[in-house]
Amino acid sequence: MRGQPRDGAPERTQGTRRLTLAAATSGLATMALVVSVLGVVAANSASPSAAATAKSSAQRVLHVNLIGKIDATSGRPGTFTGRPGWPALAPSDIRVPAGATVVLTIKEYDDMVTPLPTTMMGSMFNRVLGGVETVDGRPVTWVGDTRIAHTITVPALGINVPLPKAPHGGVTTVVFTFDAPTTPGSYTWQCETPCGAGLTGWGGAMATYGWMRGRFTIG
Ligand SMILES: [Cu+2]
Repeated sequence: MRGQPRDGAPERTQGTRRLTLAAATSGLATMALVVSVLGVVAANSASPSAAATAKSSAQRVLHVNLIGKIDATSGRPGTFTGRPGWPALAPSDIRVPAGATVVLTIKEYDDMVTPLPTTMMGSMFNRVLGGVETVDGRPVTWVGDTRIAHTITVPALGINVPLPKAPHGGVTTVVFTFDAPTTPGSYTWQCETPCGAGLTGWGGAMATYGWMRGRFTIG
């Protein structure tokens, strides 16, 4: 049994699909993680001395709050898609300043496990890449297949954020901190767990922009 049914949603069949980070940009299915950008805070690090001022590359810190969920029946009202059984991350489009330190806080309400396709080496999408992650305040470097629900993966930036499922009726809080590139650009993010519809799990939300797939804009 590879997954547990979400509340009110039919159980999905998990398919197998071999993935690499480089290949992740293709064949995306858009699943639903609902994300809302709630706060944008620019913080400045003061330079304590004149000498330090010379290198006042005043690092900006951007806080972005996202919400992951599956339909309109639970979680914070007003932020979800309302498509039963479709997971989403909202907002799906995220913009951060070039060179900023970005703190993503994801409130994940989805209580279903979606294991990654099995490979001889395991899957790199279980691994935290491109930044540091905490789950409910505890540092993690890996989220295994007994817990993983979704990922936020930006192949072009080498970023992978595995998201554990929520406890039934509850929420899991993931904080991922990374340094945005100094060069502006626009990149696709997508979930890499087969959490959508159909035999492969790559249909439905996984195949639709705005659910399990969106845009990361730098600059
Ligand atoms: Cu997903």
